[in-house]
Amino acid sequence: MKSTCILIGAPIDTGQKREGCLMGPAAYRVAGLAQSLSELGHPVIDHGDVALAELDEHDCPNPAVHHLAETVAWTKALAMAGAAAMSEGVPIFLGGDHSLSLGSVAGVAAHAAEQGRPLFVLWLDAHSDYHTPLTTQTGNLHGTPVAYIAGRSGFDAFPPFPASVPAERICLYGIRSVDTAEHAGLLETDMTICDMRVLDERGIVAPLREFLDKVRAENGMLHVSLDVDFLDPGIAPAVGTTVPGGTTFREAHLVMEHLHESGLVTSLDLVELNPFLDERGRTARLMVELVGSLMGRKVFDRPTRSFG
Ligand code: 6HN
Ligand code: MN
Ligand code: MN
Ligand code: MN
Repeated sequence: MKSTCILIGAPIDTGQKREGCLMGPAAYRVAGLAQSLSELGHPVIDHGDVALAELDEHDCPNPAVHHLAETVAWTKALAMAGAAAMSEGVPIFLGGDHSLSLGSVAGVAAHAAEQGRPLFVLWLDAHSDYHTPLTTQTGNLHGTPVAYIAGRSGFDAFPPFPASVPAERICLYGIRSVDTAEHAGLLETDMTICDMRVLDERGIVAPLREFLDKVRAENGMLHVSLDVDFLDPGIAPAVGTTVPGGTTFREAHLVMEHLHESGLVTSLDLVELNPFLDERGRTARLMVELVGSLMGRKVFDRPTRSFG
């Protein structure tokens, strides 16, 4: 049985300052995400876009932080939607900037805890997103979800994270932009950090395989968070935080193909697409293609295949 894909639109652009990410869910729909998944044999349920709940007032000691009330409200709404969707199939969160993962992963973690299974998180990103609301200098909360997920302090305005994911179960993959405060914090953890230097030296597959083997050995659930800037800006220009030296078209597909073959992925975020910055929809289409590879599309489908 092919897994059912649950599409959840999260039109959020308050986790950073450039407008446009709120058009992301629409762009994925226009680029044919549902049709592509259906063609692969997956039943698709599109729940439409999540609506923002009422805003409460929140203060933050860090004056740089902006849109805290909106971000907290999105976190609550997406955690609810995410936890519910986990019982229906594989939720695919259509962003929206990366602040959506504060909520999506909270929902997924609540579900995993209920099932009594460990949750693992694979963070495909140019950035480590390990700031807290107290350490961020830009005040952009899209740079904070990994810290929230890992249970770092400083998130007083937010609901307590349901079941913090121990750092050993988080893998940052493809990173090449880490701020000083994030770096200092990460050094105190056992997080698996596959920065671009590691991937350049070891190749794109070997470190991924090691992480997937860990997930399998513990019968874990795996949440994948795919930030557009994981990809090289040359192939994926539609993102506000481009960093040179990202993954190539084939490297990214290979990651997705391995994720599919692992059979371990239980939920997915697609974040940071800013359609206003796109070139004739090419980034949106590439993201849809990558989801296709993650959900089973193969270049050439041999019955048995061995790479030695
Ligand atoms: N993202 N570290 C920078 C900041 O503003 O805190 C960039 C964050 C990028 C966030 O990748 O989703
Ligand atoms: Mn705004
Ligand atoms: Mn990110
Ligand atoms: Mn990023």
